[in-house]
Amino acid sequence: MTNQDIQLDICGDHSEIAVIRLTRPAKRNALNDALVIAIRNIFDTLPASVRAAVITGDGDHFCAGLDLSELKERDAGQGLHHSRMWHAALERVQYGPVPVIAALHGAVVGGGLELASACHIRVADESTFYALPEGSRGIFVGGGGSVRIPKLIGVARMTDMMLTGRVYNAVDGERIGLAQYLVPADEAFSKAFELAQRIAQNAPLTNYALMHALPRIAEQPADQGFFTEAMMAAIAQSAPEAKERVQAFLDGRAAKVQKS
Ligand code: 1HE
Repeated sequence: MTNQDIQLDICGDHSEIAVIRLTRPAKRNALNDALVIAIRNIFDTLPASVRAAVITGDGDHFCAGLDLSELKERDAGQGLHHSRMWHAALERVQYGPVPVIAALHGAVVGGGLELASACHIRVADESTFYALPEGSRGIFVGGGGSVRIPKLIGVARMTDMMLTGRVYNAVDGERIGLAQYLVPADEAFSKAFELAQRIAQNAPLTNYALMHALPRIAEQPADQGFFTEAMMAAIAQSAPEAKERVQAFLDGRAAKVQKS
């Protein structure tokens, strides 16, 4: 099913990078129901060649969050299912087939921040600002924000953002952990793409472990975490690709770690 508000391009010499672009700039890439479902469908059906994805937005803003024009009278049950629809879509972003890098600029607000926080890496340019205006709209986060955002910045900062309408600029956003990278204006996409190319060269099993095992281990009590880590480490190192990569280093054929 096509949706003119989102575009998928498969790039790279080996079709290894998926670029997902929100193309609704007139509405600041606000996410209506169809767009949320389209995001889920894209991650459900990425070509097998894809090893990493970049998500970006057309126009001056990454994403203005939930399309407020669709916020009609819902009873409790309908509201529950609407939120669960967002959860299902963003779950496919976080726990989908490949690491996802969000290239951020302009407004990253409400559901836009929930989408960004489901990604594995956030690259923000200087124009980026972050807010959770749900508080002032009389609603609550419903796209997984209360689970994911405190993991990035802590409960206290998220509470402040929602209670007071506090807006973080790009510099402070990177400082508190909303983004891992801060780049000059208009450079978020190129940096995100460069990172995607780097990630695409990793052993797929290592990327899988980072996406699927690491966040679960981090939630486990230490004793269970150590055990899960050992299982994942054993599986990863038994892969032929791991053995080949280690041998390449021992033979002097692989890059050393360089001081930054
Ligand atoms: C929208 C939306 C939207 C813009 N839903 N239509 N999100 C918010 O509360 C953020 C609301 N948006 C804004 O604060 C501003 O639009 C921005 C700071 C993002 C951008 O400002 P600006 O001056 O560039 O654009 P604008 O003039 O405000 O908006 C341009 C058009 O986009 C305008 O429509 P038009 O027909 O009058 O041209 C706006 O109505 C429209 N627009 N944002 C619908 N969000 C899973 S639960 C998640 C809960 C939430 O995300 S709540 C937070 C919602």
